[in-house]
Amino acid sequence: MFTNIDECYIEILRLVKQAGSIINEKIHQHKDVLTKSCDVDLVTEWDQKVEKLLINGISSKYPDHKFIGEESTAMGEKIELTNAPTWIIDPIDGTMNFVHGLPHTCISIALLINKTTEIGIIYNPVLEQLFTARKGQGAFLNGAPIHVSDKKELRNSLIMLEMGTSRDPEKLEVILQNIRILTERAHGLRALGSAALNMCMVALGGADVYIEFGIHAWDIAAGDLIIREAGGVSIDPAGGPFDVMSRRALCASSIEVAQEMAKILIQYYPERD
Ligand code: LIP
Repeated sequence: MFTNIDECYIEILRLVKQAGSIINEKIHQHKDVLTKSCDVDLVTEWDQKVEKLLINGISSKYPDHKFIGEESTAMGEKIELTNAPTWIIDPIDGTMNFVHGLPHTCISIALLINKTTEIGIIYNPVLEQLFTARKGQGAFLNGAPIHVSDKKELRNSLIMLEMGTSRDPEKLEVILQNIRILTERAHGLRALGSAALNMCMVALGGADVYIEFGIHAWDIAAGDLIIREAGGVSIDPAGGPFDVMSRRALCASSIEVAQEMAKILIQYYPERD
């Protein structure tokens, strides 16, 4: 089955802009908030509406395309990554920020064909930041090319990390131990509250590493392509190959700094997507 990726790209950009205007309109308004896996794993009606808009829009043009969406999964849909054209969607990444009105929140969407990422788009409509990448064609912020930094050593790297949306004591302990290890060895640690936007900071060279355990495919699929197209690397945090379904990600400006970090991290293995 032939997929016209140029056409998909134009179509998804149109839909993402449309969805972005919902986030922009609602971010500073009152929202009813529900919880999912725990008290800090939030969802609003707007997460669900944005995901619906994207899925309905794509389906009406490409009825045989498949989806892995954060909110459809939360409502019981099975996660299945096959060789079919599959859109992996986080309608609002950084939902906690969206709820509070902190402007680091975005739509993250990737198109995979034969399990290879062809398109990655991360759009923060509040700050008007549109990060885009197509396989083999580079990465861009609002149409201008972006590139990772030249950092090759941990001691002068700025690291993006997150506590995540689980308060499982075992995972918390691992994160806190890693924060201590990295605080002692790196330049600094930062957290934007959105996995996708953290990855974009590495892609544009403002930060040098992003690490997280417990994220899902929809948090990292688009960011992985954007980072690689910006000249960086994505690997498993223990040093092996990156696996979008593993719920583990380590992305960096260079393989040297990624591997240096993989050697010193305490590891955590969540259940796979
Ligand atoms: C969240 C992230 C957050 C990360 C969590 C979670 P949500 O996504 O972006 O930065 O730490 O693991 O995935 O729930 O806001 O879409």
